[in-house]
Amino acid sequence: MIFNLFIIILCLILSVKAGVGTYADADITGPQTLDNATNIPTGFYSFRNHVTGQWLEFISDGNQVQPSNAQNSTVFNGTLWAVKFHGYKNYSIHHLNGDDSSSGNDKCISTRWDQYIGIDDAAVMWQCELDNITTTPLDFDISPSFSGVYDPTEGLQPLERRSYRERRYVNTFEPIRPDKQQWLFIPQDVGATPSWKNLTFNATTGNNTWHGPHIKPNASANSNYGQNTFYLVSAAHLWNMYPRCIYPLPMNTFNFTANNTVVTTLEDCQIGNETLLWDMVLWEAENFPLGEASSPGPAQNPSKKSAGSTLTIPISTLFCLFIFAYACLLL
Ligand SMILES: *[C@@H]1O[C@H](CO)[C@@H](O)[C@H](O)[C@H]1NC(C)=O
Ligand SMILES: *[C@@H]1O[C@H](CO)[C@@H](O)[C@H](O)[C@H]1NC(C)=O
Ligand SMILES: *[C@@H]1O[C@H](CO)[C@@H](O)[C@H](O)[C@H]1NC(C)=O
Ligand SMILES: *[C@@H]1O[C@H](CO)[C@@H](O)[C@H](O)[C@H]1NC(C)=O
Ligand SMILES: *[C@@H]1O[C@H](CO)[C@@H](O)[C@H](O)[C@H]1NC(C)=O
Ligand SMILES: *[C@@H]1O[C@H](CO)[C@@H](O)[C@H](O)[C@H]1NC(C)=O
Ligand SMILES: *[C@@H]1O[C@H](CO)[C@@H](O)[C@H](O)[C@H]1NC(C)=O
Ligand SMILES: *[C@@H]1O[C@H](CO)[C@@H](O)[C@H](O)[C@H]1NC(C)=O
Ligand SMILES: *[C@@H]1O[C@H](CO)[C@@H](O)[C@H](O)[C@H]1NC(C)=O
Ligand SMILES: *[C@@H]1O[C@H](CO)[C@@H](O)[C@H](O)[C@H]1NC(C)=O
Ligand SMILES: *[C@@H]1O[C@H](CO)[C@@H](O)[C@H](O)[C@H]1NC(C)=O
Ligand SMILES: CC(=O)N[C@H]1CO[C@H](CO)[C@@H](O)[C@@H]1O
Repeated sequence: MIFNLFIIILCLILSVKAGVGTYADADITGPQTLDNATNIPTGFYSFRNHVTGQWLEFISDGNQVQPSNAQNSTVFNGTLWAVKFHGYKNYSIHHLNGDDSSSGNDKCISTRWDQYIGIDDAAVMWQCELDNITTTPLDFDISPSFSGVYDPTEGLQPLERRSYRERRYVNTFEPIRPDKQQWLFIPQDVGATPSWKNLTFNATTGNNTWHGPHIKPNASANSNYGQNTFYLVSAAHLWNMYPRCIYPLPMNTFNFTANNTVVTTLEDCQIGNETLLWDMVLWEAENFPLGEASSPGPAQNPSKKSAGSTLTIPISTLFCLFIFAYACLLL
């Protein structure tokens, strides 16, 4: 009997430990993250890492998102992203795929769940399930002399599938929780209200208000609505895990992304760590139709299905059940 009790307690401890990424103080960091985040205008932005100078780049081939080579890259179609609003301080970040980035399917930067380590491990491209009816092609060419893509990762290539017998995620596009496609922007100076040239955003209407003429985007003339610096925080798992931020490190090792395309790492958000900061230039402000809001609620199960993940029972739980059954037999 006492042995059984011991096993039960052991099992409870192991089961709690099995939810690796859950964070006991998420009820503090969750609301803090929302408090710290701010509203920004909607429109077309580029994202450049504040420290490394790498640009967040979309590569249509394989639908990859990665920090580009700092040295040579610049703002062009592949580094321009449509940022759309979903209520409160929540936004989605879109790019159309296809060769000229002006047509094709709407892809959104999404949060990937790694079931092995039990955390959100990367920012990946996934079909947009928010505002996915209205696609918003670029209506300007900011880098007319440039075509193609930059070699983004200095040698890091998508890993090819070695054999079709290998277990790989099958790209079936199952719906994912909307908060995995939503992002929050915490300004470098937490609490400050970032300002943009002759432009404000009204979170009640979800629209921009121009206080002057519309600015024509021009990279060589540095003509834009201004630049502000933010932490890019995933809105996923804010209520039970430590907040995760986009970190400028490409990654191509994961078993459940089709053909292991290159993705961008997420790290624990740390206010003050400048490598987690991104300089965002607003090249064109635009009012987009207001998108769906997510209502994931405070309690989320971290082992829920997500882009590229499957549901598994932690091994420790199976082990416990087994030991428990065995102990019962002994009595
Ligand atoms: C929110 O901002 C405050 C003030 O800078 C900081 O101390 C705190 O760590 C931040 N919390 C989160 C979760 O971002
Ligand atoms: C970057 O530019 C330099 C100088 O123009 C060139 O030598 C180098 O090959 C370029 N690197 C890449 C990755 O394009
Ligand atoms: C970039 O996008 C613009 C606007 O859609 C398009 O006119 C142009 O051809 C694109 N450039 C490249 C190199 O794909
Ligand atoms: C839009 O998202 C919904 C909900 O996930 C999905 O069922 C639908 O297929 C998506 N539509 C497009 C055009 O991607
Ligand atoms: C935002 O829009 C609402 C509705 O039109 C309006 O009542 C409010 O004054 C606006 N807020 C600002 C800051 O302009
Ligand atoms: C926001 O702007 C769009 C286009 O400019 C307009 O159609 C829409 O009615 C506006 N929404 C609100 C709530 O003002
Ligand atoms: C962008 O600015 C440059 C330099 O001021 C100018 O030569 C060029 O014509 C401008 N391009 C467009 C499309 O207006
Ligand atoms: C990928 O799978 C192999 C075994 O098939 C495993 O050893 C490795 O740790 C996995 N890698 C990741 C990143 O999950
Ligand atoms: C993965 O690679 C195979 C073989 O190269 C290719 O046929 C398939 O289209 C690729 N899948 C994706 C989603 O890129
Ligand atoms: C910033 O964050 C990265 C990723 O977590 C970490 O490797 C690095 O040491 C941090 N830098 C500082 C100064 O804390
Ligand atoms: C914004 O994201 C947070 C965190 O996921 C979520 O709790 C909240 O409901 C979202 N708000 C809206 C309006 O989507
Ligand atoms: C109409 C208007 O508000 N224009 C302003 C745009 O921004 C410049 C520079 O900040 C101001 O000088 C203008 O007055």
